[in-house]
Parts: sequence; C-alpha cells; structure tokens
Amino acid sequence: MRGKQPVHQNGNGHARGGSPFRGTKQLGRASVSPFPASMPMGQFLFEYLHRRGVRHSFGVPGDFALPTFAWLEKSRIKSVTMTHEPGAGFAADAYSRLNGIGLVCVTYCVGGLNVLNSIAGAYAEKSPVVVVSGAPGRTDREKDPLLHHKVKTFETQRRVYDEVTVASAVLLEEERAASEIVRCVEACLRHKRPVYIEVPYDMVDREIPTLHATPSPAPQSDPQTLAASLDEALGLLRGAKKPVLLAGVELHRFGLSDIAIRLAERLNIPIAADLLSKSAVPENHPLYLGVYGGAMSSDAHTRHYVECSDCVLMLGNFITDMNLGIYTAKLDRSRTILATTEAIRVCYHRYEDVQFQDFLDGLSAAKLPRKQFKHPHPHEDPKPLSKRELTDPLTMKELLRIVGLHLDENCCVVSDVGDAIFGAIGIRTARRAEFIAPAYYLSMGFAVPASIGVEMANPSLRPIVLVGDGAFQMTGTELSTSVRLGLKPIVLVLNNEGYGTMRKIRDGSFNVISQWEYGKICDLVGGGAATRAATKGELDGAIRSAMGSNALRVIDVRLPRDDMSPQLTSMSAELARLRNVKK
Ligand SMILES: Cc1ncc(C[n+]2csc(CCOP(=O)(O)OP(=O)(O)O)c2C)c(N)n1
Ligand SMILES: [Mg+2]
Repeated sequence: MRGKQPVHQNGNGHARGGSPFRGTKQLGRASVSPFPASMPMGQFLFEYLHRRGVRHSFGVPGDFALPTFAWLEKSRIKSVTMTHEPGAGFAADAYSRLNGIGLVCVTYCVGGLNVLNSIAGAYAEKSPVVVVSGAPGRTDREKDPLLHHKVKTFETQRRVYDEVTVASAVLLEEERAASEIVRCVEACLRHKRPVYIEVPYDMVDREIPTLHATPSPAPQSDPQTLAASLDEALGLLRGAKKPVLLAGVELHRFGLSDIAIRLAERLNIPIAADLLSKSAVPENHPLYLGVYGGAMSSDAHTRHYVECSDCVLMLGNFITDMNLGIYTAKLDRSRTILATTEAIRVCYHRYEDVQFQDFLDGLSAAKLPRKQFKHPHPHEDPKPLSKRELTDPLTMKELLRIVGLHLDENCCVVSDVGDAIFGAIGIRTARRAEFIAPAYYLSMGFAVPASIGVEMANPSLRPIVLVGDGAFQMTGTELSTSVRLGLKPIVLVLNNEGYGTMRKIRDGSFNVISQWEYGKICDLVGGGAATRAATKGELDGAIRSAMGSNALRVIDVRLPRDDMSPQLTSMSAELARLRNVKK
C-alpha cells in the first residue's frame, strides 16, 4: 500500500519470503521466539497466522467451530463477529488487500458456503484471504452419519473450496497438521490468493509436532529465460518513441508500485492505471495520465495516448473484459510487454519461469534512454464548486467531482458494484487516496463490509463508501458492526430508485426494489448520523460535515432515476450491444 504504511504492515513485506521461523534453530537468528516442539493445534494455527501478519479475523461462529474460536480468542489475533458471513468475507478481502494477508473464521457449510461468493471474488481478484472453517470431528466421520450442516459428504465443503483457493487442507492428522498449515498459509502469501483450512472440532485441542513445519523455498527465475525476456523487452523499450506504463493491480498486491513508478520516472514516460489498479499510482503524480479501459477510459486523451503508443509496458495487469472496457480496448501484441506473476509476454513471445519481481528489477537496473514525454494535460486540481451551482440538482458526474474535491491521503474510496464502480473511474483527486473495489468479479454488497476491513487494516484511513441503493440493501446492515467497533465510514448511498445499471442494459420489473429511508439505518444500528442530499451544495456540505466528524455518517444521495456516469453510459451501450439487446 504505497506511501501509507498500514499500522500492522506485514503481509506485503513478505511477498519475497521472510519466515515466521526466524529466530528458530532452523534459521539461526534470534529476534522471534521459536515454536515449542509441540503445541495444541489451535494455538499453533493462530500463532503462525499472527507471525505471518494476520492481526484481525472476521467471521461468525457455530458449534463445530466453537473450539477453534476459543483458540482464536486466546491468540494475539482480534476476532470480529460480523452479522452475516458474506460480510465477513468482504471485510477480510479488503483487509487482505491492504494488509497483505487476512483471515475469515466460520463454521462448517452453513458458514463456509455462505462466505464462498466473497472468497470466489478474492480468488478472482488476487486477495490473500485464509479461510479457517470449523468442522465435524475426526471420530464423527468414521461411520458417515447424517450430521447437521453436512451437504453430501464430509468432503463437500473442501471440494467446493478447491475451486476458489490455491491450497486446502483438512487437519485430520496430528503429525502433518503443522506442515499443512504452513503449506497453505505460505501458498496464500506467495500467490496472493485464498486458501482453505478445515479444522475438525475434536482435533483443535490436540498437541501437534511443529518443528518439521518449514516453508518451502520461494521459486526462482531461470537465469537464461530471465535474460532473454529482459533482452527482448529492453530492445522494444529502447526503440520506442512513445512508450507508456500501464500499471496493473499486481503492483499493488505485491507491494511493487514504487519500483514501477521509479522506472517510469527514470524513462520519463507516462503512467496509466486500469480499473482494477486505480490508485496503484497516485493520481496527482506528474506522469499520471488517467484510467485506461478502451471505451471505459477516464477520458479521451488517456485512451488516445495508450492506443497510439508504440510500446505499452503492462506490469501486473489482469486481462479481463472489464479492464479492457468490454473488449473495446485496442492493445496490439506487437507493441505490448505484459509482465505478471503468471508469465512474461513480450510481443508474441511468452516466457515461463521468470519471477515478476526479477523482471521488474531487471528493467529497473538496465540502462535506458530518457524519452521526450511532455504531459499533454498536466494534472489540475478539481474545480471547486461556485456559488451559482450550489442549488443545481445532483448528477452522477457532479457527485464524482464533488467527492474528488474532498478526498485526501487519509481517504480510502470503497466502491460497490453498479454506477458506483464505473463512475469512480472518473474521480480525480488533488491528493493520493486509496481505491478499493471488486472491479473484476463485480459482486454486489462488497463496499459496506469491506470498509470495516479497511479501517481494521489501517485505522488512519477514512473509508468513503460509494454504494448503490440495491447493493446497500444486500449488506448495509453490516453498519451495525461498524458502530459496535467505533468505526467511522462515510457512506454515500447512491439512491436512483433501483438497479440502474441493469435498467440500462435491459429494463423490466425485475429491476424494481423497495424504497428504504436509508438514513434510518442509524436508528436501527444505534449510532452515527444521517443526512439527505439532492443538490450539489447539499452534498458538498454533507461530505464536509462528515469529514469533520469522527463517527459513522450516512448520506442518502438522491439522484435522478435515469442519470448515470459518462463511464457507465459507454459501458452499458457496449454491454447491451454484446448481449444483443435492443435498447
Ligand atoms: C451479488 C450480485 N448479484 C447481482 C448482480 C448483478 N447486478 C449488477 S449491477 C446490479 C444493480 C445494482 O444496483 P444498485 O446497487 O442500486 O446500483 P446502480 O446500478 O443503481 O448504480 C445488479 C443486480 C451482481 N453483480 N452481484
Ligand atoms: Mg440503484
């Protein structure tokens, strides 16, 4: 997380190794006390997670999970009980994005399968969440009885989770338990993707041996392949007149944004972000162009520059339909370098066995000529509101401008799905602010619970939650957890009376939702204060007052039913065309 260090900064710093065993006999250093030769399973699990950077857990207990929760409570990790498991998953996802690793603790199937969608999103968008699920006991499994919460077999939940994780384990053997825990947690950190650990309730108190549980060494680049990939990439970069860096989300996840920014500065080339990586680069950086995503780009200049560039250096980008503006992006492979943690592609060649950071380090260490770039549209601070416009009715475009006016380096914009996420592409701010959104997987209900994860990961961040009325109805009640924890999100409910995004693609009675008095949520959850805003002046005043407060604020933002952001206008036209729908 770039300039601002999370209070418990840990996970991102571990991207290249580090060991929870430092100080043990294996590594021979002396700063951290070694694990004893054997420990109760639950104690080892949470102590190991703590040493790898987990400080908070989000979840809901259940009878099979209570013995595990008892160990969690005794550990150095703070447990946060949420109102519903999907919220726990979204909170843990956001926490993991900022902290480098996070934890969700749930019970068997009713809890584990309830949080599955959130974990699927974490997998899709590379967020390192550890899922710990309580489960029926080892002895329960012997005769295969019909136990409550069981679906088909005792293996069902683990098998479902194999689809959304990079490693999974059921801790049924004392001898292997510690190494299984280490294997899963290290895989989570290495791949920045979720893992699943199932803990049978009659195993969690048992003593397990710990000493042979050492992490496997980090994979290394093949030196020749690394040299060949660098050779080709540097040739392209040296010869190009108008290269551009397209920063991807992996730079953020692996803590490599600053290396990439320094590379662009040394080359004097512009930097664009994509929808997933918005804020991986500070938007007030002198080389920053804007968000590129074909027709969904933040502005025509950014789109034009990237599409006319003779070398697009893509670092850590996901090639998704959303990032490519529903396939409206024009990125020709003959002038593209795409480096990710999966592989390095230079023009038409694909190089395996090259570590992303080694490639980035290689580019950074190489001699490269400075290019002639002069920013065609240098950054301007967003225009303040004039007196004349204070009584104008709000539109999404203006809402985003007004939000941009208030953001500072302590803000973290957390966007939900709907126009909140597309419109957020267009937010420009004078300072550096965080931006978190499920910008690829696009699961509604993310933002309110995610804001809890944001504040727990870094209490100095103020979440600015942009959430549609439909998405708010899914998980908005999680504000009750925010109030209980004394958190202070500013929640803008973008109230356009229903599923606006869907209405633009295809309208029908299925897009109608109940109208709520959103401000009354504060009475329900017993904290915070609410206002309504229908004009530019009212919104500006409401955000200013919220920024000056130190508690939950909910703003019911009244938007015209048919209004939408410029980004959603072009996106929905593309989607309607692709889905072959007459508008
Ligand atoms: C969990 C989930 N269910 C359904 C969808 C499909 N979906 C995408 S946007 C949307 C409507 C969102 O409505 P709202 O939150 O009010 O935002 P708006 O589109 O009005 O800006 C729906 C139903 C989804 N992305 N995620
Ligand atoms: Mg809506």
